[in-house]
Amino acid sequence: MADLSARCGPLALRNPFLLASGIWGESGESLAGAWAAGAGGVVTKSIGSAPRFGYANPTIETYERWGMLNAMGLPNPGIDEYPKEIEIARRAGATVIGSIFGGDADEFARLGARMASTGVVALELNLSCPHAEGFGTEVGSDPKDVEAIVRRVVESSRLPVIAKLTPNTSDPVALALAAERGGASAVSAINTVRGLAIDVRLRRPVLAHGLGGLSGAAIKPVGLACVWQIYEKVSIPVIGVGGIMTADDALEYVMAGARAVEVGTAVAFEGIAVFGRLVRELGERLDALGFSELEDAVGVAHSAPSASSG
Ligand code: RRO
Repeated sequence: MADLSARCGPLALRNPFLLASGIWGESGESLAGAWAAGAGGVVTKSIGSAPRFGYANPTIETYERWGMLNAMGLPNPGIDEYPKEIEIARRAGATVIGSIFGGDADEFARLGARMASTGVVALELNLSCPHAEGFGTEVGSDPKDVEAIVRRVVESSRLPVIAKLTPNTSDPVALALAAERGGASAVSAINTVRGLAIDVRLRRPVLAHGLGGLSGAAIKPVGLACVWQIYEKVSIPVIGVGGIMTADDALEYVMAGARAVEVGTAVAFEGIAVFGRLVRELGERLDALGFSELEDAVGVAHSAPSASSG
């Protein structure tokens, strides 16, 4: 069976499939469960300085075949409460990446230092929630802000920093280059794509918050395009996120340049058993395609001869 271990800058992962932030990560037990089910690592919910209840319901609209629209509103117990959950996951042996969100570089730096003291192996900075007033995309859309936030967290935490970037921009490469300049060890691309659903009988948006973030199969081409463009211009590793439901979806991301991937909506639809399935299927697929290591597939689509050449 092909070697599925993944090296993502300083991070060594037993396989490339990470539990994405915001799905199944609310408790230490749930993080540990995803690890036991075969995830290569788990990313926590995005944690802020203070507890937040999140937006009113409805917060999720599900599209059976192609995805999910959410506006949860960054619900989380806050950085004072959450570390005990990380401890539970770590005691179960999980490789835990701590996700944080803040309103400016100072808040990110404080949160980064606190999160680093919990024993997580890396930090993922949420610079990309598409519908949070004062957070996410609102602080992660200007390359200058991204660079400053990443730099401050790198200084305050001394841990590998992963910048999770938004697809809701005309220039994802500029954001990735800014993260690299700030000292990020990797970028993850993408968070959800801003979207909307209308209930025509009620004549109002389906989600209580109105705008939401689209995830799942529908956004895979968007995520792939971002990873593809970033890989061509940025030296730090890229983690692919968006619509990974099958091993071939993951392999597409790897061939576009990703060194690891995050799985979210597939976990929401299928449960954590998805990790065992993806690991098994990816091993079989790599064997069938003649790859002895996952690493050998990273970025190969960039060097393939163009269909129009000759
Ligand atoms: O909590 C949310 O509503 C949320 C977050 Br933090 C995020 O990063 N992306 C998203 O689609 N929803």
